[in-house]
Amino acid sequence: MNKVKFLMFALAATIAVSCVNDPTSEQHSKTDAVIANKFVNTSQSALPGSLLIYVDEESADVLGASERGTRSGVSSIDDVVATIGATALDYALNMPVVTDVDREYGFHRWFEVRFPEDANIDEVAMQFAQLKEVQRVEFNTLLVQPKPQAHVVDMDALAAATRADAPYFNDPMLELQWHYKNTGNKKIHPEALEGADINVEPAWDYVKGNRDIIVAIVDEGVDYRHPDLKDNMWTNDKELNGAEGVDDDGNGYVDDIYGYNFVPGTNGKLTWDEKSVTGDPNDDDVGHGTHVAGTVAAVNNNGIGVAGVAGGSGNGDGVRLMSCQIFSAGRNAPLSTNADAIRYAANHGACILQCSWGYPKEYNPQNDDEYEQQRGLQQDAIRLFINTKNCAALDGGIVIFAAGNDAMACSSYPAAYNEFISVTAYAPNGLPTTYTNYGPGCNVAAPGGDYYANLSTMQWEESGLVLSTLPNNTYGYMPGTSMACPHVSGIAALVLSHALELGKTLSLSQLKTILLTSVNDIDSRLTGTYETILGKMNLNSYKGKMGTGTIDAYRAIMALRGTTCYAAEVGKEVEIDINKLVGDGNLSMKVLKSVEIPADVATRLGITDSAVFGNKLYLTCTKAGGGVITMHAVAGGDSVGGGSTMGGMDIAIELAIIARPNNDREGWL
Ligand SMILES: [Ca+2]
Ligand SMILES: [Ca+2]
Ligand SMILES: [Ca+2]
Repeated sequence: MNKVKFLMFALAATIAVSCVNDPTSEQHSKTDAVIANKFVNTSQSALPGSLLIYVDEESADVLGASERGTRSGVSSIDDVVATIGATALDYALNMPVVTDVDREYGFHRWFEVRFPEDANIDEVAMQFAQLKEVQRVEFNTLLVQPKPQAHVVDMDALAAATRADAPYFNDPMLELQWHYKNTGNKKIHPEALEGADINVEPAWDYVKGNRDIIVAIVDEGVDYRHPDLKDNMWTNDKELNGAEGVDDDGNGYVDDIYGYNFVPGTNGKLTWDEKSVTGDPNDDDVGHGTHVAGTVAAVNNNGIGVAGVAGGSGNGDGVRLMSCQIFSAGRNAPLSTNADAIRYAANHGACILQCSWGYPKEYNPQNDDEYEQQRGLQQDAIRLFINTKNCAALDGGIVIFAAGNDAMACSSYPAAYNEFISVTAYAPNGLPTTYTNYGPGCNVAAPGGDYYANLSTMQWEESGLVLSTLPNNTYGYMPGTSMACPHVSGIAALVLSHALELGKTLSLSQLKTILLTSVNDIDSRLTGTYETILGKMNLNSYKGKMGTGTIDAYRAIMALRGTTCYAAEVGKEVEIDINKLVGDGNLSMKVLKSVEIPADVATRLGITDSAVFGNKLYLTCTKAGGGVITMHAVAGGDSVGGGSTMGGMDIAIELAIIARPNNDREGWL
């Protein structure tokens, strides 16, 4: 399919990247500690001709009441503005009206100054930092988009890779989406490991989505016309039913029907397939946002294309996708417009912030203290998102980031920060991908996919990557922690959808706990070395560093429901002692009467054999998957009481079986 041009992406595996910044980046003079402390960050990777300043309350009032433009009404600031030849001075965020909430978060104190791009930005920053009215100075750092290229897939070429059993929904490409259900099909990947997936199909038995859950896709624009996405797009109905070119709801954004394009220099309209403004084809849009959106909630069971994790059942019941565009045609959003996008998501109903982007390496903080000390505008916007309750099932908003694709032994920031979930990536063989970041800051692993080299054709094969929607009614494969991340966002969306149905409200801490403890083991596979065409990966160095494990949608739903899970090894008879499994192992029950295994669960898990004896259950699963069985037991006595019998009570205990193959790596070394 595709040739060696993807090498650059995969090569990251062979480059050892340090997690410690170059000390030369601490460039500001320490002679004046007060001034130095005002700097939020450094000018590396900063947007030229732009600076963010955070002023004291008094100056904020004067500036807020002034015409702004190029005059602030604060004489010391105006002196600097005149000296540097500033071309614009305004709120850093798009705030036609400053609300009480904006004041609470200090947004009314952040201003952006624009000046000629050839000015020395460090000198300009120093001039502002010397003013007593200016409390913080932030360079408007350009964020980084991990950017794999994608190809439109040729369905005919993939027909041979289809799986034997019937897929859950009628979406024709679902059987190629190994990341949802990995059957170990070697045509998809020569080392595909059955069960190395997010185990979402049994979760769909309980929940498939909910219209009230809105996921903000902070990324490239989402192609909202895509036939496999359009029914799950969030809409701003005043704009949908309003006039073109008019800000119908007065929120400061014209025609923001499905979200908004926050990238400076654009007209605000969402885009997804633009040629790069830099002229470099490597900077063209790749459909990254459309791909990420499809993983969260492509429309399920509509007879076309792919399925999404929380895409519903084909009856208009998927979660909804809001497009907050921060990358466009080679232009990256700086911190200020990125903050604007996050504030928009908080103010328009989103409860999950899906972020497959990060800071450039040279700007990456070294620890959480350093991140917090930055106290930048974007942090305030994320804090607003976290504290905003937009969904009845969650006390706040959850923030999910990709860990980064630099094969670095720590997560990138902001992902690494302890309040955000950082997602690492594994391949169809259940091993870390060659590119994934791992180590401190990484919280959980999800499928990101990896290329494999087909030595007979000398080509890189794509079928082991993540398959999702691409712009203009197409579909394709992409690799990356960017692709792993939306699996976690999708599972979070499923959990919240189900919580709504059950009438439960989770705290943020409870949701994070469910997501990070509903996992399967990866560490037992991480021994020795793994040969890739790019060189050897030392798997030992990933052990215990991919997060808590590989996320499992079914376990997450069971955790929400309070159903005990039991991990069974495929192909091996398991002995389950009910007294040791349920009730913290403190139960005293003598008799397990019977076990009820629904026919579909028996089929799915390939349960051919089961028996009860005393307080023990014996069964054998021959296939990977999940399903709930019910055990009937006698509580008190040896038999159920009634009639002439004095005895116990008949109770039913639900148990979720998660069947996974032995983690032994089957001689791959
Ligand atoms: Ca509007
Ligand atoms: Ca309009
Ligand atoms: Ca579909």
